[in-house]
Amino acid sequence: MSLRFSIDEAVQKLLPVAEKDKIQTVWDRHKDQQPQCGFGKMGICCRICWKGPCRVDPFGKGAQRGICGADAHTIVARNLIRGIAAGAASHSDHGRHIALTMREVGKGNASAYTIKDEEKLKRIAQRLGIDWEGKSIRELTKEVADASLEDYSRQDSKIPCRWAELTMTQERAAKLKQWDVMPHNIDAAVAEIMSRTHVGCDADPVNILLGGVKGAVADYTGMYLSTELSDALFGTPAPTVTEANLGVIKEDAINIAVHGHNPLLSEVVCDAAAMLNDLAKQAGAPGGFNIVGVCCTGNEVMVRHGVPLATNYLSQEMPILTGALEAMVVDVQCIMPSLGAIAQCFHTQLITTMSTTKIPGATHVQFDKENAVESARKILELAVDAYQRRDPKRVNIPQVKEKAIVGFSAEAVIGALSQLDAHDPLQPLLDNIVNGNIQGICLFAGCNSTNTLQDRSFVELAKGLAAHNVLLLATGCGAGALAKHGLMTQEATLAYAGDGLKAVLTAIGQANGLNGPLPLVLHMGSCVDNTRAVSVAVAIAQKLGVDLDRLPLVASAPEAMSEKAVAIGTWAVALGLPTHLGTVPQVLGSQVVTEVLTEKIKDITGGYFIVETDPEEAVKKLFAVIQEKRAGLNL
Ligand code: XCC
Repeated sequence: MSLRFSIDEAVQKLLPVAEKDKIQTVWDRHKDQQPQCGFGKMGICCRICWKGPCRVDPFGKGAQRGICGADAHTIVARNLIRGIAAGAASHSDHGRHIALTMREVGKGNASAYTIKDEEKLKRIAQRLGIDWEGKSIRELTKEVADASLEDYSRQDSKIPCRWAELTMTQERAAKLKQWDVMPHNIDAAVAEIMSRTHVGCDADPVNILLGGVKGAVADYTGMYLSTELSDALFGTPAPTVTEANLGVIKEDAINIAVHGHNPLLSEVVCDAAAMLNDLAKQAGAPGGFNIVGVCCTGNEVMVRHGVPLATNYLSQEMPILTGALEAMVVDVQCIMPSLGAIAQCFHTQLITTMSTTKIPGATHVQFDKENAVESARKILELAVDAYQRRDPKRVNIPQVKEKAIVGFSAEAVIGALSQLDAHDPLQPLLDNIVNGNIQGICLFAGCNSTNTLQDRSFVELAKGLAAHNVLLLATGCGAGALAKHGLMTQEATLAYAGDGLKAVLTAIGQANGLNGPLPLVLHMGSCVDNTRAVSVAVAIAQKLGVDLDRLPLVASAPEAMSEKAVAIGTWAVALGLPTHLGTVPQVLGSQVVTEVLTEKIKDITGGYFIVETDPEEAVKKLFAVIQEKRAGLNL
């Protein structure tokens, strides 16, 4: 029965436990919601003012306009870009927290943090045009943080956000400016979307969508700086071997899951758990503390420290159902409110840590950069306390896990390539793209959704594209899916890569002293880390002297779900990437909006959305796009 919901074997093993204990999971609630509202699905329900709600009849028989006169196109476009604003706000708020913490580090405060990668800090400074010679690391830290925070506060609309303008090709930046979609201030772009979609403002669907593109580029800006500053603070990911899926939860340990997105607390929790491991042993757990990850906080600590990943978004309730999870520590975003109720069915402490994300049923341990260490300690104590209440009879850990080689930051990719050509590391990659060993590159991103069979599309698309010699990168819950299913291993390369791709990954692996190839899919990090893939793509484009839309490069979010995914997908299109969605976006109520997103925007940015729910068809379509791009480069 559970195969209908997820191809994850660990989930399949635990769903009957939930059923027996009458614990509702995300899939039960999905069923309870059927049939879902057709107007909502098509994006033609408007709740923007209190004259409404209004809805437009998609069959042309009933009302064709809302009470204010907005038609389906205006309503769909407004709904869509409000989602982009929420996505951009989420990512950039994450970035703001990192930048503010960094500024405190620069001032000599926030003693829980230091700059772990000074070289990265210098590279960032250089990119932002900050002279670092003769400055102390602290001075430089503050200057970099201040310059980044300017992207949240600049009022001169003629000066673009630096983190946007300086990280893309010049041609792309010029194009975005020409269309007036280059933001000067992340917060202003979000606010502008909210204001232009207020009742009685922008009614032109195309103009509204361009406002959405600007919001999406603001999202890109916040994500980019978030990733880069996090690397300076916590270290730049390098390849490391770890494991993924629920089998990483240990019966003999005090298990703590870190879940959400922001690494500020989870980094300190990991450090504190290592330092205070004796606390756990004294409490009777010979395995000590065992930190595992969920969603993107999980990805953050996985790529930086090799912390194993318990699971991804859709199955986030499952770690609690193992009966062996003492604490689930959450920060922000993608945390199901259901966790509070499920934790109460077990001994698990659900611990919220941010003032903006509190959940009924949770214990709140306020986290601030000034008290990070004390908060982490308190969390460990709560976990120790919960461990005393663990019921051994309810422990049910599915012995399902896969090895995963993760941590492929842009620096790690370039570093690995430099073993083939120290002077020009990108050249071997380009040579292999030109000679066809590598046909193109696909970035897997995005979430899980109950509208698809969990993880299936990621796995099928990855296998299908790899067989066509497409180099695969992944982030977010897509990366989680691919790690859980064993596709971040050398064995997967040998089993699924086409001959050309296999030869290239093997040559790089061997040059780096690996006994075999690189893994089939390169895990670049959490959702904010999608910008790592952009930095590799920009380097390739610059070397070839073309803009991003000319590259044989595609993105795919086969289970897109969150507003952040809408924002990411939109900036990917703005940067020129054909971007696949495997879930149907809530825009079909407007032919104008649908056509702009899937066709017409191509004339402006070169990118566009490809909607295809069947993974086999999606492989064909993405590979056809890659072939078209190759032909455009005379390859
Ligand atoms: Fe959330 Fe990042 Fe989506 Fe996963 S992938 S469901 S946004 S956790 Ni970003």
